[in-house]
Amino acid sequence: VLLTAIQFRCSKCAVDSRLLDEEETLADHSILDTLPRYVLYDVNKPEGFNLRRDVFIRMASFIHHMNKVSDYHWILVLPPWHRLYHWRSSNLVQDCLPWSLFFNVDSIKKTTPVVELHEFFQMNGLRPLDAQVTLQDFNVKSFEQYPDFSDKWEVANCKDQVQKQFWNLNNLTFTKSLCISFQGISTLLADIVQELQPRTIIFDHAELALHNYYGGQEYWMIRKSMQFSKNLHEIAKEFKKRNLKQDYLCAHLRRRDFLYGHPSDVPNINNTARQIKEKLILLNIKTVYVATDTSKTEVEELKNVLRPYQMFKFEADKKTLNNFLDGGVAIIDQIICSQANYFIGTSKSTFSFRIQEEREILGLPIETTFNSFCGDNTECTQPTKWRLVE
Ligand code: GFB
Repeated sequence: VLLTAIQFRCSKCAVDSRLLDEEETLADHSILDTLPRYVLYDVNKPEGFNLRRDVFIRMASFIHHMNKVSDYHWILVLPPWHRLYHWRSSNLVQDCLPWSLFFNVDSIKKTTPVVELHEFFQMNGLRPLDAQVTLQDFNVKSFEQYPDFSDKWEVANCKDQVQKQFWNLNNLTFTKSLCISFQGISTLLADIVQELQPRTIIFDHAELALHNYYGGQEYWMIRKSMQFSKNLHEIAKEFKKRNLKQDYLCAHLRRRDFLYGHPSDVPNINNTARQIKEKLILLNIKTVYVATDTSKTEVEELKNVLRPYQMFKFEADKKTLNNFLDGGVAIIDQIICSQANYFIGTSKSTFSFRIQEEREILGLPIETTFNSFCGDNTECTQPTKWRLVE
């Protein structure tokens, strides 16, 4: 038993734990107590890539907390990237992607104990998870009657359907499944863990757990560790070398679902061009890089109205798209924008927020970073300046 347990702990050995003698191992609690414990999580399906990056920070912060208050070593399992709503290339298979496709996972590991899902399977085998917890809001009716913003949670009847199959994996099963009404910061999840005493637990709707301290020291420490993969940095560098040899302004135009989700924040194309030109004249810059999720037609339209200024956009060749998919292309856009001389983003877009953070990490002047487009015919406010805290 001791030998198998030692093998079981070694992350470098690809031990299929189904080979372990389950009865014998589980009976020996002193050995179990020395093994790491795992938290898995998933996020509301329609949420985009950059909101999910934010949820990771909250869950990482929870793991840091667990490792301070618990007797066990806790590890966060990175949820695979899976068929995001905004990934529009329908001819590509974009399921169950590891974080290493997009991020430098070694960098994340230096700050937070994490493993990819496939590494978790190497350790846990096909054993059921001890608990599945579906987080949900407190009942809105009672919330209105007794406005209460305190941190709280309670086991409740499930409001919606509970997710039966995470990431289309039919071999991920759970010994126990419950719904918990939850209101509060991510470290409050520790109380749930304390109550259930699981060795492995998955939280669904992890986006309901809030930041402990948004924009604080721990936030930035975790955020800084989320570096993009070296491959994607390399592609962005090559593109810049070939096309952006001079100073450039980057504009992030979030359109598609924002046109009806946040109509007052999205200017029409002529108004967008006018705002870009105004800045170009002021800054004496001749080149614009555009990152956008809009159609080819609108991109061409913008290019025309921006003349005589030169406009560039990254178009992935077949090989790059096949290798790094829609998610990788979006990151290349973000890298190029984060290195621009001046940045204008789309108000309320987390895609733009993450670029602003990246620019803070790079130490770029604050006035070149926290700018966003003004919508048509509306009062315009500029983004909050979330400064890096060391
Ligand atoms: O990243 P994200 O959460 O930002 O979702 P928002 C937007 C997604 O759209 C990105 C694509 O992850 C990309 O896949 N996208 C947006 C882009 N802008 C660009 C761009 O400039 N270049 C490329 N290549 N792709 C929120 C979502 O979006 O919008 C929420 O998180 C919800 O789930 C809300 O849908 C309405 O914060 O902009």
